[in-house]
Amino acid sequence: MNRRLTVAEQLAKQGVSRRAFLKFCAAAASLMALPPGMAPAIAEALGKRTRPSVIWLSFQECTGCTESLTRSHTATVESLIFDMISLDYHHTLMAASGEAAELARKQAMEQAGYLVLVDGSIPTKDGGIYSAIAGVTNLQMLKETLENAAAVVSIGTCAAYGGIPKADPNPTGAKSVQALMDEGLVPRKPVINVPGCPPIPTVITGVLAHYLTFGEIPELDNLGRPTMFFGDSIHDRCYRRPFYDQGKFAKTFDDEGARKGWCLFELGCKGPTTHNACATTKWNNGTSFPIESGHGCIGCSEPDFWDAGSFYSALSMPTTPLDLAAGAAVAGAAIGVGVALANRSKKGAAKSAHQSAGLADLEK
Ligand code: FSX
Repeated sequence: MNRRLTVAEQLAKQGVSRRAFLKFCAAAASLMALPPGMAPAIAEALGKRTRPSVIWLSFQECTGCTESLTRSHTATVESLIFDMISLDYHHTLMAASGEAAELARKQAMEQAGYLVLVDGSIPTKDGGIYSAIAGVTNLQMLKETLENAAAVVSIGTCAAYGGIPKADPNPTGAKSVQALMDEGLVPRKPVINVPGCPPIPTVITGVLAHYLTFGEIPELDNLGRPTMFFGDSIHDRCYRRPFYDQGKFAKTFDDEGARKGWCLFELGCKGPTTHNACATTKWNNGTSFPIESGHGCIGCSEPDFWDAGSFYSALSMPTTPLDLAAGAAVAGAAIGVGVALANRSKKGAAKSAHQSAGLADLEK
């Protein structure tokens, strides 16, 4: 068998210069909320690591997660990081079909330390017959593919928490990857949840960069999400937050307050109870995010967001600084705010580091 190339060798083979590689390592450091001075250490680590084999399984989903990752138009961190792994199976993107495609999955499973990326939830009702690939149910395919995997990354809210397919009445008995492991239906492996419907591409690649560089999963919160991206709420980092603190709220989507960019809390924004990096990393190469486009956050990276009430009903929590101070003293009344305030006072972590959205364009 041919020796597998290290990440540095692979990039050099593709014409990526040393300078561009170091620039990439600085960007990767930023993605992981590490100081730029870590770039040489990251370059050294990646220079030694071979590209892991990756099997991407898509189950019950809308393909938004794959769309999210592939809608890049320039040489980006996202595209470079996919040069750092060997994406051996992805039935939406791969050229092979039929038996050749399934053979690619089986061959990838022979590589030591392969990673499994899953998007979509897994139907379990009636033996899991509601979704199958090549005649194999999603449940059976996941069970088989996880057997010798090093770890699994659940990409998107469907894989992480069940998402929209699991929403009431959940006709297919959809479950998340973690739930299946907890019930002993598939082999237990380390799981990293990267929720979002869809998830932010920079966050997906940041998680992969961390795994590739350090060979281990990053620190996770109690919902299995990497704290470097999900440690703060949207509310913590929202540029409209000063208006919230001043009690200035848009009452309709086209009133004077909306035109002045006031807080969208009263229009149903779920930013205070939602954890993700949208407000800092943003979308479309750092162009914008839903709140910047005038719509409240719908909370898509939290479990059961679809069943959590109307996207346009305000959360029941204090809305002015005075109320906020009083409410914080009432146990349970200020759900989300306590977390938000605690997070605002946290030092370090993924704060300004994630504001470097301009790092996306890297020259070869
Ligand atoms: Fe779910 Fe992803 Fe939402 Fe769609 O694969 S997280 S429905 S964006 O596509 O799984």
